[in-house]
Amino acid sequence: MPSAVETFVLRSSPTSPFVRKVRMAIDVLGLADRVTLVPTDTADETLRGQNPLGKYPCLVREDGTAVYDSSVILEFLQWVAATDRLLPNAGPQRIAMLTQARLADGIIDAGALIIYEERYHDAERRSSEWLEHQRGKIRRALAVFEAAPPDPNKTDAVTIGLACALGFLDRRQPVAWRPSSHGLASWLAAFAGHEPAFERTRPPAS
Ligand SMILES: N[C@@H](CCC(=O)N[C@@H](CS)C(=O)NCC(=O)O)C(=O)O
Repeated sequence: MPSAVETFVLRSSPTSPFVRKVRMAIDVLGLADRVTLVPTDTADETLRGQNPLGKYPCLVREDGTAVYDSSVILEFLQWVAATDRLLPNAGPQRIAMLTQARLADGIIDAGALIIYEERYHDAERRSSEWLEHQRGKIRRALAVFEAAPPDPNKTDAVTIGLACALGFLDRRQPVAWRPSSHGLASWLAAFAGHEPAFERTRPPAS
């Protein structure tokens, strides 16, 4: 029997940048008391039953329905919160913001592929071509945001995504982004000053 005010489980990990996006959205939308974070492993069979891709974040509703991936969860959460604070519900601005948000996600995707290549292949089996291919994606995406950054005094799907992507680059260092992206480094500092949810969701040091 669903409760009057629905609650949710977020299958997650405290170090995942995609989970951080969702945790920031939960914080910003004031939904923290309705979402329980449950740590999970990508090899967990329950997670694989909920999301066959075995990826987190995965939000589970009271009736067992799973909502993924992070961008869909953000949309779902803002529907739950009855707002369009993170993303307009329709129109060209929505499409522009979804595209920018995906660009930010793509930085994390490419960074993760670099990290996996380095983790799963010994130095002699690593493809430098593949690594450079991924680094190029990150560099080009950073250049786009450097040339036209979003307003750091706004919290929405784009700024949340970009901040989590830059936080991920800082933490895992798939590329050294700061030397060539001074504007974005300042942008991140300004956004962190504006939006406390960024610090509140900082992953543990380990
Ligand atoms: N596009 C997905 C990406 C989620 C994702 O890749 N999550 C990582 C953790 S940060 C994961 O679960 N990786 C495990 C795997 O790829 O098997 C989203 O936005 O949620």
